[in-house]
Amino acid sequence: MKNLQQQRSEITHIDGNLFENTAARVGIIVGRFNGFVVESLVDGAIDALLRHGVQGSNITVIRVPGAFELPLAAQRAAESDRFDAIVALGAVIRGSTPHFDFVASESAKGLAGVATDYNIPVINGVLTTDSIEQAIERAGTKAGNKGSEAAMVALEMIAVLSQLDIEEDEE
Ligand code: INI
Repeated sequence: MKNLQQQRSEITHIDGNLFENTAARVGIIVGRFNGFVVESLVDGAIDALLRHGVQGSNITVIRVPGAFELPLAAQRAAESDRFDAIVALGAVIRGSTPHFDFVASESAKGLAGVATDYNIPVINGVLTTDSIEQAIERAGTKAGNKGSEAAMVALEMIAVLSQLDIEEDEE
């Protein structure tokens, strides 16, 4: 009988590395609403991708009116088979809309549905904040840049899923 340490040594671990991924094809879908914040997220996402070796020619930026429109554009992008991952960026700010909860939750639900329906990572990089100040803090100032975080999550998911594919192919 194998002891616990032996059993532990036989566990398969699959983690996504963040090495250079020059072949990754990434679609960035952007809700233009609150553009002064959102464009900083776009800059952050592009910067993170390029610095991880993603080729500029493999990055496509698609702009739609607002966060509510992100899921449909993500669905079309997923259907097109042109991307290994989709990064959705936007900013829903409570102070500026009476239907904050509706826009924020429809956007999040819709994006999650595209990922599972189309079997592709769809990363939710939509800021949902109570104030413009909080949004600015998360768009490249003191609380980091949610756009670059979302881009890194996309690369990690591409790496994880490609390892699962390899394991399947080997069976
Ligand atoms: N869209 C956003 O991306 N952020 C918001 O804060 C927002 N506000 O405040 O309403 C917003 N509304 C527009 C929405 O996403 C759609 O574009 C619109 O309802 C048309 O379908």
